[in-house]
Amino acid sequence: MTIRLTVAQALVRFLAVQYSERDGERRRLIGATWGIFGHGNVAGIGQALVEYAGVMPYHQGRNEQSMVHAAVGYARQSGRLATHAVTTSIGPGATNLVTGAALATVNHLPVLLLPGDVFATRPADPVLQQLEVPYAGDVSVNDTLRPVSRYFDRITRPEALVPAALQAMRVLTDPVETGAVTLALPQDVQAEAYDWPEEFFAERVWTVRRPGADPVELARAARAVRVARRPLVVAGGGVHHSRAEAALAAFASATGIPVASTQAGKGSLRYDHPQDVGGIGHTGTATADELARTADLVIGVGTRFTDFTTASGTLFRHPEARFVHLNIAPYDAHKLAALPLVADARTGLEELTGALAAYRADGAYVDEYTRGKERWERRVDACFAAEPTARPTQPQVIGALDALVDESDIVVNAAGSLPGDLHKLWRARSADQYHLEYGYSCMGYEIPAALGVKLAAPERNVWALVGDGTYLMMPTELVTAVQEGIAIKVLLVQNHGYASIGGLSESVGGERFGTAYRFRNEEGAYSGAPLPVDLAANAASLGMRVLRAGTAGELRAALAEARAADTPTCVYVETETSDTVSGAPEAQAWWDVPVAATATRTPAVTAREQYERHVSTRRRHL
Ligand SMILES: Cc1ncc(C[n+]2csc(CCOP(=O)(O)OP(=O)(O)O)c2C)c(N)n1
Ligand SMILES: [Mg+2]
Repeated sequence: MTIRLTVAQALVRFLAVQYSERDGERRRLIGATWGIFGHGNVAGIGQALVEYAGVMPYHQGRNEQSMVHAAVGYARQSGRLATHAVTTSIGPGATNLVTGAALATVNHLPVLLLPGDVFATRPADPVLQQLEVPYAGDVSVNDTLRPVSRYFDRITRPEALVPAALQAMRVLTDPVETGAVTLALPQDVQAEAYDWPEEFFAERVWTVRRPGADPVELARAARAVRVARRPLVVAGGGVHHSRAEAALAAFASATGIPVASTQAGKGSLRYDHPQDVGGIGHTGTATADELARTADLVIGVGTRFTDFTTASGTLFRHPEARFVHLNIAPYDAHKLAALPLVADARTGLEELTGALAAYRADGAYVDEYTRGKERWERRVDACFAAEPTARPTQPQVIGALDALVDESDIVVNAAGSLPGDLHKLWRARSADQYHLEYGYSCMGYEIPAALGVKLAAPERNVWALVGDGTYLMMPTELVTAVQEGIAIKVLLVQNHGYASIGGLSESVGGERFGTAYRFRNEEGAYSGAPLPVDLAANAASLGMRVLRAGTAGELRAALAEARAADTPTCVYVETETSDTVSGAPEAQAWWDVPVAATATRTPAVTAREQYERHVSTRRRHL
């Protein structure tokens, strides 16, 4: 039996019956399709979505990049068992996907991209918005999606959809490979009819596997732990992706080994778990970073060991520091010349806990980090303490939210100075509360991602924490929240520019050049008055309910009101940034941002001297 449908209809119908399964939990793999229509998809995929509106939910987005962010937020909140598809027109609609695709792939989060593409049959060359490449007739702008996709195919004939669609599902549900998957759809092919085998539309279940460890690797890893005197776990995003938080807690409780976490891994243990020592690396806690400096064995679990985590290769200073790395991706498991333990995080942790029966970390070591943890908690309390009638600092803004939320709230953030402050200060009360996209640290992720998170967890309070720079880059999906009644809460922090990059610029001899949103002064520098820009009014103009807070006391009240609201609500607060107030604890470890090797201006010359001192402490772990 065959069924006659267009390529677009066949694809939509196929996507509606794909399922993922892990631990007996079955989820619909493609929960919905986001789309913005142009001539490249309106008659093909657009027609198919209206034809199959009953089986494929549709969300109207405002920007192709932000639609991908929404899909990514949904995928992460769904434990990678479900995601969304994103359909675009050709040309600019398609290339707007590139940033979102890179973000998905960097963070190992599945998303299905369906850009329209130029005519396969080339009846009229070039079609509107086609880029012509004189040396290559088969290149279109969609080829920019190849390096940022984990699977890419261009469906130039109808029947090619069958193998391509199956491969796309394989990659989306593969715990090692997953990321952005792109099926480029020439606009003529989308509308072409074909007789499809009926079985193509049968329900299909894609099992997300949990491979166990190789016995030799497991024995070697267990031996390394047994002989270590100062072992430290570095928990990364893989702990969450594998839903291995309980297995990690059991491992930590059984062994007494402290657990530090990366941005993606934070929340792997609750903040008050005795073995949780907080964030590690450039934005880490004093406790975790001191343990890292003196660790003789670092046990990575599901991390990529980025420069933020390793303090650009300067953090792990013990002369005999060694690494064991439990990771499902061999590529990551071998980093830092680690003893690889290639396995699913949950399975591997269970196996390692078993192999370490009766092992217990040294009592003096446990006392040492327990005291360090208590000291850090007191520093957090001091940062959060606020005078109710004064304008709050950014840590006090975080503290006001911390005082309000419970386990069910989710905070979403990605870029600016908030990620560092949150990594140091936030008290993660549940495994999925801390949603920080720091693999790509993409300004503009927060608002659309919060939409995706809320779609995956409609009962939860979802907070997008947004700096003014980030807000200006991508406030567009607020309109979608309003249109669909998706009651996200936006906490908008106004500090008149890029506080994060301004501070970084100053420390690397850049003199804060181009990082403030201010008028030019007489010399032409942006150090005049702040701009008369009202972002609260802007959010209100997009349909948001907006609560303005001028003081720490007003902020608490506004946050509580927003939390109780069942409509999309924005809390707007201007933070105190003068030099006389204390902000978050300073960085406990370095980050390598190369400084000018020669310059005429003193700040750069001084910064270079410091830079060379830091560089000299870098280690290559072999
Ligand atoms: C899309 C994108 N462009 C540039 C950057 C580099 N960058 C990182 S933080 C930042 C400034 C963020 O400003 P804001 O949101 O106001 O936060 P603040 O630094 O003031 O806390 C910039 C430009 C980025 N991360 N993402
Ligand atoms: Mg700012």
